[in-house]
Amino acid sequence: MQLTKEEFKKRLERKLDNYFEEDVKSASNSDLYAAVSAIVRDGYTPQWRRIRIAETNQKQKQVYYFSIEFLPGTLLKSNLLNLGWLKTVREALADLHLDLDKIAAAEPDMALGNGGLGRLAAAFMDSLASTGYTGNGNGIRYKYGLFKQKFVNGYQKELPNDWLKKEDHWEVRRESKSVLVRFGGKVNMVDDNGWMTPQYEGERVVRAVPYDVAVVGYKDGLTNTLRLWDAEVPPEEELNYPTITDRRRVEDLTSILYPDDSNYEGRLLRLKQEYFFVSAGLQSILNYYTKDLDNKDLTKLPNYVAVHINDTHPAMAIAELMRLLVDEHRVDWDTAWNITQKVMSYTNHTIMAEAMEKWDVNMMSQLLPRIMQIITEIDRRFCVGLKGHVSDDVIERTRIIKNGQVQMAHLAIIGSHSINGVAALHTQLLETKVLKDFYNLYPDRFNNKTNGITLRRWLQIANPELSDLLDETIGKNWRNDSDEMLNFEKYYHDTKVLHKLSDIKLDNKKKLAKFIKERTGIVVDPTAIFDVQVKRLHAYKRQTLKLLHILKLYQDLKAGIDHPKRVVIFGAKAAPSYVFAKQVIKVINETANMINNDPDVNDKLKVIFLEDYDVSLAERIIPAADVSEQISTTTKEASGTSNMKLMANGALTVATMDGANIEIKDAVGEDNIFSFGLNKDQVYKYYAEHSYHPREMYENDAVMKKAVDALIDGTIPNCSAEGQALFNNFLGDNEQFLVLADFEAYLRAQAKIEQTWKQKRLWEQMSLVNIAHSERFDVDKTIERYAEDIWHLKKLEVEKADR
Ligand code: B1H
Repeated sequence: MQLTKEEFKKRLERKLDNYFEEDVKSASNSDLYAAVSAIVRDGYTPQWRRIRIAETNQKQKQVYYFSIEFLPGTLLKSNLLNLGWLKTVREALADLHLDLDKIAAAEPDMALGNGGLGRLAAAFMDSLASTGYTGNGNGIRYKYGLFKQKFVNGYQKELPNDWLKKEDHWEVRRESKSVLVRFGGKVNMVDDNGWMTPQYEGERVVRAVPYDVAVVGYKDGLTNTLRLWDAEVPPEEELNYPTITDRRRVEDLTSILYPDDSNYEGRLLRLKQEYFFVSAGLQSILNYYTKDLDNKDLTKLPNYVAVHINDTHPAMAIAELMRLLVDEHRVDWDTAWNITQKVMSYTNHTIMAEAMEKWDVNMMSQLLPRIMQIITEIDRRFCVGLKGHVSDDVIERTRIIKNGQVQMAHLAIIGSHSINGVAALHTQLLETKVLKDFYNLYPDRFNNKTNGITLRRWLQIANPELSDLLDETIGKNWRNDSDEMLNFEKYYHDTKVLHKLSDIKLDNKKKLAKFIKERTGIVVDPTAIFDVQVKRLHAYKRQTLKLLHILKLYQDLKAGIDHPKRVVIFGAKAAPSYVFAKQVIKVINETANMINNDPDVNDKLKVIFLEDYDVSLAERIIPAADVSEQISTTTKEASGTSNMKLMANGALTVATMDGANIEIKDAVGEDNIFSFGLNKDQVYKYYAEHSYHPREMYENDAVMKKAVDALIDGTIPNCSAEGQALFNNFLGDNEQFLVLADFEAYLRAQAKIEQTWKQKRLWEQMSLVNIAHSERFDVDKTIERYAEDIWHLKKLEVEKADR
């Protein structure tokens, strides 16, 4: 049923009255948010239920996406959009002198992820529902999401993100679907009627309670489920948890999200979290399969169930499924292994060595004795199976247990039928470098699936003005079929459209300028180049290279060398324990302070580091960007996804040929991107030959020397220790990220940006080409490829949504 404005107003009045004894005049934004979200819930709940029934009746294969992170951001506007209600509700509220954006701002971000990996998982959820596949998320309901970032004297401070404080309006606790998860104790194998069965002794039992969040598909899509698990003391086990400390230890299991991105810490609690959500998820899948679907034959499981392992964090799913099949369902090992491999698939998200999970065998044996036995047996059979077929060296390099550690990536690869990277270059590097031995063993398992983004959120929600311009030019159907965005290129020579495009950008920049003023007190000129780098802070992403460029611009301006006006905007959180990243934040903040307060610079350059970058802040910054900084050391950024969001919003990319930047260049053509820097062969040559000597570069390049020296010669106040740390890092022969090697090329790319900026029409034309070709990165296309090549799903047949 299509909602009318009048009907919405009626429902709103009723909800406000019921919930708060308020009316639209007296209600606060957070009351209004509660009321509007309740109306939205009423809108999708009937279909959510019907879909679950249809799933059970049709017995279609489903995918379960296991991920330790999901980063949906806020849900009100995206649920409204997907229900087809956004415009109606916005207008109805405006009739009542209310502003949807202000009401929506009362919703806390659901920040159960760090960065790209978690955001991708959330995008996949939205896309599965929107494209009509039954796909379920399986993750953890963290009590505290990713920390809130504050700057104090230029230093990053972390505060807890208590997002559940006011209760989450989207989740439904499903106590009846609770399961038990066991930790610790001893395990003895005993013969039970000829079946070796584990007997546990002294283990701790934790109750996993699911909270389901509806994932509302776009328009005629499905309503799927994101299931997040919380840990509780089982009611029947209360006597085993007599003290508050005992209870707290259970609650702690799901209390915090580890704040590391492209990195891992081998902590016991993290291992517990991983097993907890994996075990709970698989138990609930098998309950559904054996009870709801009433299926006794587990060999058919792969016809009904695909489990996807998002990075190695859920890789224990392979051992846990083996445990459930062999121990609980008494399937013989070989059959169980066959089932497991057919069910499981794995995505690798990084080649960074420090992100490769390795768990200590002793730690795992103590926490998960039966799982460790099973992994040991998988490893033994793997080695035996290869013996005599490949060299012992290859077996040693590829086996799961080595030097007292469990290599989680090896477990994931050996136990899965599909292994994919997240951009063409990344997959190629997996095949030829990082996972070469495995590629030689199982070439057919490897495939590429380039990441994608939720264009709906990044255009229709974040940039409604640009969306309207697309409607006016190419018609509205791009909202259903992103291929049609390519038609926008036909307006390349249309002066009116180009002007409109630049008006929209200017408007978005004015809004951001206003926000910057409110947040920081700093006034920025909306006609300046808005130069944006938003992503986690990491050495390989090279916010440092941007910093050196800023210092060079500053020195030029001080010396009377002119440049077009520029506002550099950063958003980035550093992992709390990542010392170098935090030093970079401090130096950038002090540099910003110096430049923003220097009258000589005379507003030619501003540097804004916005606190607490999250999905909501991204929605403000990205539509206002002119330049998209994608400057990681080539080979290091697996894909990147902010590159895609910024492109879709008409920013021009300055890029190393890394990750998905290469595919962006393929899509828009060389003339519509500013590419620069070392290629992958040059990078690997430096590594192989140990031939990187940055000090020579620094001594021989006066411009570089001057910019780098600014870090230590007292130019930047209040950060001499941090400046020195960066200086030492840049000049060390073992500096892996080759910052100085790319410096000169980067300056040339930036000079080209300045020249292009002066040719306004050309800039707008390039921007238009980027918008048109962003269709290539529509996550729905990515999901279609996963569904077809990896999960082998068919679409669920449901009556068209009568929401
Ligand atoms: C990505 C991570 C990651 N790669 C470990 N790896 C983590 C690794 O908590 N941990 O232990 C958390 C995150 N995240 C990112 O994934 C890549 O760096 C991006 O290039 C990529 O676009 C994104 C999605 O594939």
